[in-house]
Amino acid sequence: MKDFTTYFTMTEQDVIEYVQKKLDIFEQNAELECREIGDGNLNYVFRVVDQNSGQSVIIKQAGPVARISDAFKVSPDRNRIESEALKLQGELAPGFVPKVYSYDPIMNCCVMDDLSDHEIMRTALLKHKKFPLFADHITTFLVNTLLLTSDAVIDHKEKKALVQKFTNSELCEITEDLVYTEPFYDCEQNDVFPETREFIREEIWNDSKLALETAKLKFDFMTKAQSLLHGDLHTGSIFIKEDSTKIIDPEFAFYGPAGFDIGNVIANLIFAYVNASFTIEDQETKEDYLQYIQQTISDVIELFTKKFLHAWDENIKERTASAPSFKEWYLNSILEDASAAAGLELCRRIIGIAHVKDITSIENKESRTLAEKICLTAGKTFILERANIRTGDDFMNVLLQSVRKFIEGEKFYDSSKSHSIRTTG
Ligand code: SR1
Ligand code: MG
Repeated sequence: MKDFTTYFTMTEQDVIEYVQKKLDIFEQNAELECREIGDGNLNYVFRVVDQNSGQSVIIKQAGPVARISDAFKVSPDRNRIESEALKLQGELAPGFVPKVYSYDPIMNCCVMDDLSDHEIMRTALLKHKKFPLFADHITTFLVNTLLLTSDAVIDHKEKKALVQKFTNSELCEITEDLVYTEPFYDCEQNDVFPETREFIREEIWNDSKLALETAKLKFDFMTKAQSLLHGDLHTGSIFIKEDSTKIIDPEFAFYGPAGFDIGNVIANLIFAYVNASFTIEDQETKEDYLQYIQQTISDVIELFTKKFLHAWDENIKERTASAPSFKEWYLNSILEDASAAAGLELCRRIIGIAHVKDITSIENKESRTLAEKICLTAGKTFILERANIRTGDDFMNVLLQSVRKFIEGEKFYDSSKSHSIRTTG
């Protein structure tokens, strides 16, 4: 029997032995069964079930290279970052993250709640399921984790200690490369759908204004230690069911611009919207679903704004932050960064190496090309127009105007034909 005193990547059988030897979770007579269920780009996720009692846990192990490609050599210390981030997020936003039972710094694995009664949100949205509480849940999570870890609220020495604890150089480097750099030039590592290549060359790679703005945004990402971010808040990092939302996988957590997490949520709702536009055949069902996603996008921004302003008044401790209009200035800068982050995510998931199923699962080539052009057009607008995008309607209208450029009115649902993006702050 292995003693787990030296790190190695575990098989399903090793995980059963690990549970028996190292954990005190199951009964003595437990009949353990283990299956690797991970489908992310980086780690191994094992579900261990006691066949006698039905009790189960998840064991997540970080390997020395990313699952998606051996080219990404990433320290398994990301498992520590994830465990500690989950613990802190669980304190700041109770009920919105899985409980972590233990973290093992040798095997680089952690043991946490099994959320099998929930579903990965991306998968659920691709089945056109609705979650009316999502906007409320995610905005509570965002406000609590982003504002309550910032200098506006916590002691500045405590915050700097957190910045150190969550220094996450290798995973930040992945984001710096995959989100901020590679999508914006003809990089070998990009994975471009051939039918979209020319559009990308003209609209993205040949646009010097976009190159300048994405450079500014990359330097913000690397230097603006504002809040403890989740760092990879796409719909594959959310487990959901009708009355519950759990945010998982914060291994990219670090101190960065607060708007980054919000923008990622918005962009991934847009991917679901675009998928539904091209895959739902019945017009009435499609209109109903698109309307639901539009409303959710708008609600995320509006509820975030409302809850943020309220939480600010309740929680700020930094004296200078109570200066007149500072709160509004601070919130505006978060929303501007959210717009930029939405744009970056929309572009990088189309052009870069890490795609999203919402788009790759569109089988018809012509539809997929249109879907990609819509995402890229919206992405570019979110980046270039970020200084003017503030409200739920503003975010929604970037999407609608991009859709309108490529799909005729009667073929998709457009709830706000009269709206346009505001061009002044
Ligand atoms: C090498 S990792 C590729 C992507 O998967 C993760 O979920 C992050 O989104 C990262 O950019
Ligand atoms: Mg992940």
